[in-house]
Amino acid sequence: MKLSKLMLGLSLAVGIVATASAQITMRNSISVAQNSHQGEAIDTLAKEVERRTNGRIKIQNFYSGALGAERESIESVQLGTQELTTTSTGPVPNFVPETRILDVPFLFRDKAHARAVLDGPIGQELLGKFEAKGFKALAWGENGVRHMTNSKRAVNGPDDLKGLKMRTMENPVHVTAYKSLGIVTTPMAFTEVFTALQQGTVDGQENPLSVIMAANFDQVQKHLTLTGHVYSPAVILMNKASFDKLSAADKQIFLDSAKEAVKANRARVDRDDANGVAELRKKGMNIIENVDKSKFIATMAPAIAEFEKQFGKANLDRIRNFK
Ligand code: EAX
Repeated sequence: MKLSKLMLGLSLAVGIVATASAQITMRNSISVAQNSHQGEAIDTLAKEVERRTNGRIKIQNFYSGALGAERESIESVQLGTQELTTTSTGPVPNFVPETRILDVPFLFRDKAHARAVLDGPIGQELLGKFEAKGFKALAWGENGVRHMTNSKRAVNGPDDLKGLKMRTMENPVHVTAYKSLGIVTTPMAFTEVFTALQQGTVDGQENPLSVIMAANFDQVQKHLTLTGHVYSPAVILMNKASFDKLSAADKQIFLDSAKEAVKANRARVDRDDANGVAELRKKGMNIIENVDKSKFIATMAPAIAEFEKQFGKANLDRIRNFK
């Protein structure tokens, strides 16, 4: 009797200590609002990790650049002051140059093609390149297919872009590509874009419908053209040491939960793409849905030739022809 009480007491105490010491809280962040395709990704990741570890591991999420813009958040993850961040590929090539190839304009036929490449051997090889730089890249998610907006004029073809001052991501591939269209490029962190558009520091920007809606760019941009000029991936990054510290079972939980996060993220992009034009029109945007993409491709030919030289035509063809 006495002994069993003692044992019960002991096991309770041990249980409490074990629970308390095993409780880990990590941080994840995005630069866009919670109510977005990226919010879906990190909310799903947090929910799945917490559920699958019975609450042992919690992830606290920060939205709208509350912990810093994408570049700073990636740096924090590299240093380990933040465990996780989820980001577009905007500033990523500055850390992992091999990822530049994914941001070549008109590389993917559509989202299905891009998703197949990212989920297949090419995408997995690229995720592996993050390891040497201090990251565990858990999965490719999606930012969406990018379109152009501006406050000056309707864009029907590449000629209308000439001289427009547009904010671009801090991504060298984007800068080269848009310069070849005659755009005056202004690279800038996403967290500064709304104000820059509002104050007229730049005339326009380009982003997927998901981002345009989540950031309320309709309030500061009149014209939207569905140029679909580039597919924009996102990536869920973790500090490598934080990942390596996990048990094998917990590592698997993170990888599996990241897959669920990507599913929710892509489903939201699809919903945004389906509803976006009607919604943004209702909010007053002037939207041109059909443009001759071959004209944009022809105008960008010198930039595309440059990318073929930089990244290797065979490597680009491997992506273009992936089935
Ligand atoms: O990650 O910087 C950008 O335009 C990105 O598309 C946006 O921050 C979403």
